[in-house]
Amino acid sequence: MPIIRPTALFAAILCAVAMLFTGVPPARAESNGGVRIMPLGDSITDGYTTPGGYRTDLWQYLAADGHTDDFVGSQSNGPAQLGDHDHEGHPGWRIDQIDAQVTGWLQATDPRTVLLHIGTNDMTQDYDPADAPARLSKLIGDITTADPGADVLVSDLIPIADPTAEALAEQYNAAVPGVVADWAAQGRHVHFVSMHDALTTADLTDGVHPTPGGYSKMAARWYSALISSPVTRWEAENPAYTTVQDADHPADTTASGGSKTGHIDNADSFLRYSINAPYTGQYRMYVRADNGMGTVCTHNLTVDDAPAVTVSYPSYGWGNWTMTGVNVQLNQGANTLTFAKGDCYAEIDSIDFATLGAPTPWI
Ligand SMILES: [Ca+2]
Ligand SMILES: [Ca+2]
Repeated sequence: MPIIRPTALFAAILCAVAMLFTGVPPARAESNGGVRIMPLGDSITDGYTTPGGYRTDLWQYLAADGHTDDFVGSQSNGPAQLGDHDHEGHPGWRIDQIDAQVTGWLQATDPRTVLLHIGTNDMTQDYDPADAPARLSKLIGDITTADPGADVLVSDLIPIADPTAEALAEQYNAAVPGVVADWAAQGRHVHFVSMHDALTTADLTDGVHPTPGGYSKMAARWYSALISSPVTRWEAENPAYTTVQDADHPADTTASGGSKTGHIDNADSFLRYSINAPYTGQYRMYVRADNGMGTVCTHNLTVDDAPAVTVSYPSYGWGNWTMTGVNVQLNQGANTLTFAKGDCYAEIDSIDFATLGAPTPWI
């Protein structure tokens, strides 16, 4: 955050006052047209500790790449930078409880794509965990029977801090790829997504639910599956490959990795990445930035010897991160990317890279 805290504070007060009159949460059943995607699961899909959860950054990735999608479900929550608040995440629910309702939810919304993360409550409740893979198999069968045209992306479980529950989760996780493969072998449109290794217990806020940054890492993993390209994250505060001049790395509980690059406030301020690329060519870069200025702010980005380009960030308030997509040309081996101050002020949490591939039909 730049040194304009009174303005930011005033904006926050205005925003809070505005919410008193406009009311939250937003209206249900928003329709944005486009491909219908159902985020399906428990409180980790709901975003119990961070409303919106992984759906916020997933929406940001989709929007950055120009995809038009319609999140669907009977539930609704999340912040303004989540463009569609609909979801099917039910806090506290186990696999069997989701299974009991899922056919009706699918019939109501007919999703093209289903994102399923479920089973955490089976583990934390010690609810016959040994049989949880069989319950997951039945759930997948019921989903693909009710909606045979949908592609269902099934993840394993993110880490749990409690060692006993985590040991159960790891047994469950070990079975999930086989459950998915069995259904795929029968012609069902089901795909495994590895989620456990996307987070560590440092990315949890209460031992079960991700921090805002942890949810962002989940979003990156879902998006990797949806574009069929690994989305790799480079934190703005990691000294292994970043340096700053007249800027710093404040701690921030809303940021991926718990920190960011802030105070890129002056003409000589910059954040510089020194990174290695696996091949020479174009990459898709997503800049995770926040901007509390109430208007679009920019950085001037220089990649290697190319002329500087302007990267623009919308203003959703400090700590409300957005993804801005930029195509960058990198050389195989070492590259330097420098973000210098542009118009007004913005912070950078991380940058992600993906290859420019053909997206799946799932988005
Ligand atoms: Ca919707
Ligand atoms: Ca960060």
